[in-house]
Amino acid sequence: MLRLTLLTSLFVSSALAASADQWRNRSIYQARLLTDRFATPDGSSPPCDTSQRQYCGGTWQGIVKKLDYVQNMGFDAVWISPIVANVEGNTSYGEAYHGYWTQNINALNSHFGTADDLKALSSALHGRGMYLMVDVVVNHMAGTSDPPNFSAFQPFSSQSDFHPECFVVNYDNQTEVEQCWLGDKNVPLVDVNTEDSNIVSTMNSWVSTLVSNFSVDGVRIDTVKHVRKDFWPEFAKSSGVFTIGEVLHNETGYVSAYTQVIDSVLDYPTWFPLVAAFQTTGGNLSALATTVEQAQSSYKNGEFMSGSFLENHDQPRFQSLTQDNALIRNAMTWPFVQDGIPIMYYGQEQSYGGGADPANREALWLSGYVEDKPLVKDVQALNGARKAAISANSNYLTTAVKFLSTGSESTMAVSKPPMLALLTNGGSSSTPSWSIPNAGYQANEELVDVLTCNKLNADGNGGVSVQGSGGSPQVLMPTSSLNKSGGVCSGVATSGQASSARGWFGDSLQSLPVIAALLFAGWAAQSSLIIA
Ligand code: ABC
Ligand code: CA
Repeated sequence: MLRLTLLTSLFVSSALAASADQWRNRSIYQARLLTDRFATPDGSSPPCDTSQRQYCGGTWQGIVKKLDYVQNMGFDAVWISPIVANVEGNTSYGEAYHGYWTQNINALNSHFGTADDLKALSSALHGRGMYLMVDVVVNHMAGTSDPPNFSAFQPFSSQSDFHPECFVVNYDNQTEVEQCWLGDKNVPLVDVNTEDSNIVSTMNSWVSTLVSNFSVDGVRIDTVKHVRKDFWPEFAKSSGVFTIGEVLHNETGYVSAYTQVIDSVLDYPTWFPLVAAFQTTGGNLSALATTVEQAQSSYKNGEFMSGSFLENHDQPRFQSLTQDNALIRNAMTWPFVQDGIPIMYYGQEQSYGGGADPANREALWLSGYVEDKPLVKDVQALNGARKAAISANSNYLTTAVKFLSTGSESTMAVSKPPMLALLTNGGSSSTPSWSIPNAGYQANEELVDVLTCNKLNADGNGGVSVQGSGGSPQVLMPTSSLNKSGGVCSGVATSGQASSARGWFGDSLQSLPVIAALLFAGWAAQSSLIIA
């Protein structure tokens, strides 16, 4: 038991102050935003009508109780809603259940729990070898009237702590984007004067304290494009951890500038063509590939650090845009086979289909957290295959995806050795085919589609020729890269090494010390490889 404790605490300390390199091999289950919608502390299932925009009862304690659910899908990081005290009571847009309406940056949102509860979430995650990411808002505080009651804000409580009132109208005018206010006269998002040096140092020490108080491993920064770029490097440095920013814009040229000032961005420029590519049959797959290539060449770290996502709390869920199960499965596969850090918005795995905010913010407890479901199994396989690929190829995380020609406009081949993802937007009634002469495998190499565990062989030149059915995606891996004791297609795996067990904790407590030690060793080895 002592050995277990020692090893665990050694491991836990390595999880603190996680750097960008350490984040790169993570998947994030985006429980963010919806701390209120993810899980209740007592396991109850109260009704939650999204259109009412009210608190529904999810808390940090609730998240702790549902970490098995997250971890069973293969995720090893969780991203939660902003944690600070928000506007209380009703507004024209309901309550602040999403956490983005800051009133006091130095107090917690009591609807989500106490400081001890948040610390308990953090240590529960670390105890599992998982990371905690917290969402932070610097750009604004939220008012409930026009003009706002400045004295209600803490610690910035005078009008001069904010930019003069004007609402952002022209998003092409960068000064206006940075200094005017988001929101509207009903709920003005009162724009903090981030040019003032006292405010800058208060914000920097605030984020530093927040990270250390709650042992946070990474921060998602809200509304990054609404604050001058040269504010961010010091802020990011003060956090001491990995920073990923929201820059809601569809152009890689615009977003890439922000990859110079923080570790990473949410890859919105790729999200737009991703949705367009798969929401209908006949969507443009090559436009998606082109955008990725632009991002690979213009983002500071290529696409490697960017957050790759299909859904989030601001956009209509993908399953509100199409009912075609094959299109859904192909689109869902994308973030896991791309270069970035895969991020999945909670509820996608349960086929939630809410439209625009607030409909896309359903309570997860209403799903029953059922794990025996096709999309949940896809996610398990995809996370598992990605981990196996990382183990099999020590350069996997710095190998840029390439798009190989497939001989058809409705299919695409995404190559990131040893993984080859075959995607299609032909839809459920299509019989897709991929003909890839230069797939890069060994002659006749034995491969498996991790989504079905069906085997196939490369041809004599290492090429791949596949005829699919029902418009399904296929994610190919050599059977030699999968582990017999690993979680993915273990029945056909031919590798005996234990390395792909990394990141997967067994159920048995007895195996914990061994796995913790392996994890720690693997992690350290990998980080140094990446740094080198
Ligand atoms: C509230 C209600 C909603 C109601 C709305 C009017 O007011 O809850 O039901 O519909 C938070 C809450 C929201 C809340 C807002 C405002 O606060 O979550 O529910 O809406 O009170 C971040 C967060 C987001 C958060 C905030 C505020 C910021 O992720 O959850 O919202 O802290 C802008 C910002 C972006 C921000 C987003 C909501 O608004 O840049 O950081 N997200 C264009 C602009 C974007 C702009 C977007 C707004 O419109 O370029 O900058 O985002 O819709 C493409 C174009 C894009 C274009 C999009 C829409 O279309 O290429 O440029 O984006 O084709
Ligand atoms: Ca601003």
